Amino acid sequence: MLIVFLGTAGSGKSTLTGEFGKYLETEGYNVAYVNLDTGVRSLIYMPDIDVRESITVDEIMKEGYGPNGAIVESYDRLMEHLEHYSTSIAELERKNDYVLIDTPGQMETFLFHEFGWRIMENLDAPLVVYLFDPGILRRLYDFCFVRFFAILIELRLGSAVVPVLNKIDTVDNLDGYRRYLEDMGSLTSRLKFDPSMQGYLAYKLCLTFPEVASPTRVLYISAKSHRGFEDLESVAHEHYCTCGDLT
Ligand SMILES: Nc1nc2c(ncn2[C@@H]2O[C@H](COP(=O)(O)OP(=O)(O)OP(=O)(O)O)[C@@H](O)[C@H]2O)c(=O)[nH]1
Ligand SMILES: [Mg+2]
Repeated sequence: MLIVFLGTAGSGKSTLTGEFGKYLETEGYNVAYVNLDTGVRSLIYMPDIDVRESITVDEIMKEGYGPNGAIVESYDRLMEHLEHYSTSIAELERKNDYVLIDTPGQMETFLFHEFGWRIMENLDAPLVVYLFDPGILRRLYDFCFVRFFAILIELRLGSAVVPVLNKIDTVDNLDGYRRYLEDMGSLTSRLKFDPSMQGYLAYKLCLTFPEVASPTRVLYISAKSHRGFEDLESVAHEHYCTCGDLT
């Protein structure tokens, strides 16, 4: 099974890759790890495949690039190794129960650079875990934003996406988050009374949600405390064993 961890900077991709891998290993699975982040300095897991063997952001910055330019340049240079990485990941998949793939710190690098979608189209039915943390959910329309962002990731990468709220160890009103992440009817009816332009836009978008969204669960986890890891494991099984039904 191939699981790709994608999310905004600092959402917990690398921590989850390492901790979920540890959890799966204690469950008796063979797990392999892939690091696709050219910018990361240290990892809590030992990658079996690591793009930093080809190029790092630090090396490019020494040539005079700024941090953002160096990130883009690193993926431009990785393009010539695309086939190598695709083949190596496929090989790891054959030999392991799970291959966990950690993606670039900046999510847009993976979503917008050709390297991201090209590597995804070469993988065999990967499951994308879209990670976001509670800090992004401050206003009602933020809930709409994350649910639609998951759909846009699916559109861009062509893979099944499961939205995952990470860092739940930092919140004490999880039910409040669940209410608006899961019950789109409740969210839509609240948005109807939001007089702001964003509220109106979110309301109109949310009305279309049942038509455009793939049926999928939202998961709630803590990469640090391992809460919710059983749910993530069962969604991965559902994805592979029941042909993409993630409900
Ligand atoms: N409280 C809490 N902190 C977490 C959790 N998961 C990750 N963190 C912390 O969030 C910070 C970022 O975690 P990373 O795993 O590096 O996140 P990332 O998405 O890989 O970050 P970049 O690759 O740098 O964009 C670190 O300080 C982690 O310890 C969690 O479940 N709970
Ligand atoms: Mg990371």
